[in-house]
Amino acid sequence: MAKQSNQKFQSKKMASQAINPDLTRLSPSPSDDNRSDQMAGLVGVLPSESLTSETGTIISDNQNQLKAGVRGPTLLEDHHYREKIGHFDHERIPERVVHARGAAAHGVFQLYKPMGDYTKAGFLQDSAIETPVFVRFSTVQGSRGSADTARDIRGFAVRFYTQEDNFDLVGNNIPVFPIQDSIKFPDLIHAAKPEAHNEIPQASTAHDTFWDFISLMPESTHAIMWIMSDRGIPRSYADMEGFGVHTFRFVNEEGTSSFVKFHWKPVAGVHSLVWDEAQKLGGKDPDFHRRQLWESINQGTYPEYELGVQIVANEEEFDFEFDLLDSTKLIPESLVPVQIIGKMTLNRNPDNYFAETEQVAFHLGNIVPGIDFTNDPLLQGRLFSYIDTQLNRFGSANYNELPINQPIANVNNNNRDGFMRQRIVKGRVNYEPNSLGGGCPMQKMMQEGGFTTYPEPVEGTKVRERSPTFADHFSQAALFWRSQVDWEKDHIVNAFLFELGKVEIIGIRERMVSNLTQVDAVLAQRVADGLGMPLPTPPVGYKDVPYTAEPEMDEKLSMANNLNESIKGRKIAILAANMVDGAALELACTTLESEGASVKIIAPISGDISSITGKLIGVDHSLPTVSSTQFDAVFIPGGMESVKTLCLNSFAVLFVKEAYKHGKPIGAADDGVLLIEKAERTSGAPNDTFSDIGILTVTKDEVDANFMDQFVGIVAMHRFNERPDLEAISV
Ligand code: HDE
Repeated sequence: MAKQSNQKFQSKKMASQAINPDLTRLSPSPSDDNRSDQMAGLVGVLPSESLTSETGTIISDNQNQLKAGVRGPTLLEDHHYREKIGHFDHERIPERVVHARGAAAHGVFQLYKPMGDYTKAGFLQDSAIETPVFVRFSTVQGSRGSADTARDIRGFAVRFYTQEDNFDLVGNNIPVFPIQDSIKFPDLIHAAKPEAHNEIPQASTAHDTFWDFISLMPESTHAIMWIMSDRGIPRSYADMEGFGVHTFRFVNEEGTSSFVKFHWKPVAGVHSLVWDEAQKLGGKDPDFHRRQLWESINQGTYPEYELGVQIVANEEEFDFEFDLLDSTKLIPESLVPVQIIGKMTLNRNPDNYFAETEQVAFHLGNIVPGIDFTNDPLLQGRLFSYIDTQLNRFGSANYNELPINQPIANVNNNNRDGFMRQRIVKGRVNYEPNSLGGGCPMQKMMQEGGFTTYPEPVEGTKVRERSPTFADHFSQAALFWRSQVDWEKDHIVNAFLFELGKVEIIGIRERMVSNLTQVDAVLAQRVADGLGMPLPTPPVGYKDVPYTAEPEMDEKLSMANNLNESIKGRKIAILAANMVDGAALELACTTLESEGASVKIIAPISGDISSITGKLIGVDHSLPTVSSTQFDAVFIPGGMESVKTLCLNSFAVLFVKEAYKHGKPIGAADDGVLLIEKAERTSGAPNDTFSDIGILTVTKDEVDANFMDQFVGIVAMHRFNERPDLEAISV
């Protein structure tokens, strides 16, 4: 049989070859400007293909050290070798003390509506302006080489390169933090990181020291509820919300200030993994989130997030049951709606991981006129830490001269010298006031565009004390719990059972469950039952703690209410083998891809498979190399021979079983149903355990556009975690 070319696969390959990062760029980043300035005059002087030393000598032998004779000792004189190895020996800088593991992307921010009524920040005035951004996502606890899918908070740090300065909105994917005062940060992180004596476990909070600390810090309960929910294991960076966490201030031209909370709402909706899947991905593909970000940008499926603000007038500061300065609290959207003011699109991958993702140095103090800090003690403490940590990471005060950190705003000051200084500032004047430099650079009055600190009156006795308005640690944790749908509550209980189940000291478990009694009686009872222990007594002193059960619910706190109808960016697996029904397969591919999903054909071995009509179809992955955990949905086309082969392949059967257990949509045409039946029979669960929630099957004659639209519909729902008896299925 003549080998026919496969259109689908060919066009895919061509598309990926055609992608040139420089062509996909919408707006140049500051790093590009800088690089091209530096390169001007050099390009063309050397043949670019020549290997050179650091200072430009062309290297003639990069294979052998300089030796005294072919079998003789190496000579100290070998300057090329010493330069090369010496440079290599110094390649690493200290990893970030937290948020070490990260992935980043360039993009643009487009304002929807001018915000001049609230803020004079230049980049929030004119909806015609696009502001370049660089975003770094991260996990908190793990080292640089740890797995992406650990249960953790995700960092969501956004740098806006504005005309007035870089504005760094260094946020997280959950809206609250586990501590109220940043003096507790080293304790929190020490407790969360691997234990001090044996450096175990990596990137996991499921150990004694973490829960020892948390159980003694009731203020962490609200954040812990978020981390134990599926928000702690996002599906991808494109599917998670971002939050500035603290309350900031907006200040307008008239000097009027209001309070503001920043939100990023993913256009793709909010979606998560499930825990079994997250753990397996840690082994199958530890780079899962990083890879997805990279691939989706390369394919042109750009992650998008709308910027939202909750604005509270200055005079409404005390209208809430909680303190706006307390970062363990959020402002329920049912009380203050989020106004959407713009959109960020991530459209370009970094060119160099180290130069950009690793060397980006975020700092809360990178702020622009029109945005200001509040007295949140967590925020205030962070203002010191970020500069300090960058000095340690870079060993120099000049890290803002690195291309990724350079602002597009003019930099003109009397700071000088230091390790690795890049800029050559001319002239002899490096002090102020001066007359020799004509008084330059001169400070500007606030009215002339200088940074405005809101002149908030402050008076007080010097104290080391927590405000009594920060004392309510449980009301919002309870609000979060009440706002979850049933399957979300089940996942939270299971997360507590996993984490506390790994805790060896029983007293720690008791103390934690005791705190949970203040969140919800049913939650505490379910966790106690699951751990096989009696319900502990409530924590001492809890009766004196203020508490409110208002509001009863906030629907935005549930992921089930933050879905998106589109399947753009979803990854769909098509399971097939030789003699597959090629027509059904092709229809599935074209329909799903036209809706923006990425489709992969998975077969027992790589190469090509043949359809019933003899058409050759390129295989994207062989079954042993992938797992259903890397996909959002599965489709099994008919073709009796193909399905028989799959039914005899343990990887294929496991693929469907796992997809079912993880709540994923499954579609099957004609004989493809047999693979679902085989998966069910071997699931170890009683017969008829597989419910048809999220499963769509059809006979051969009915495989048409209408069926495919229905399949797109269930893929859009992402998960069916409400399937009954999922625990009974063994995978
Ligand atoms: Fe950070 N945090 N943090 N943090 N943080 C750092 O700075 C710190 C906090 C956040 O992708 C460090 O450059 C203190 C809240 C992100 O490069 C360090 C406190 C929020 C990133 C630091 C906090 C964050 C960091 C380590 C007070 C969300 C990664 C490396 C309790 C609003 C940025 C670095 C990136 C990184 C200190 C709390 C977010 C040590 C003292 C709250 C996203 O400076």
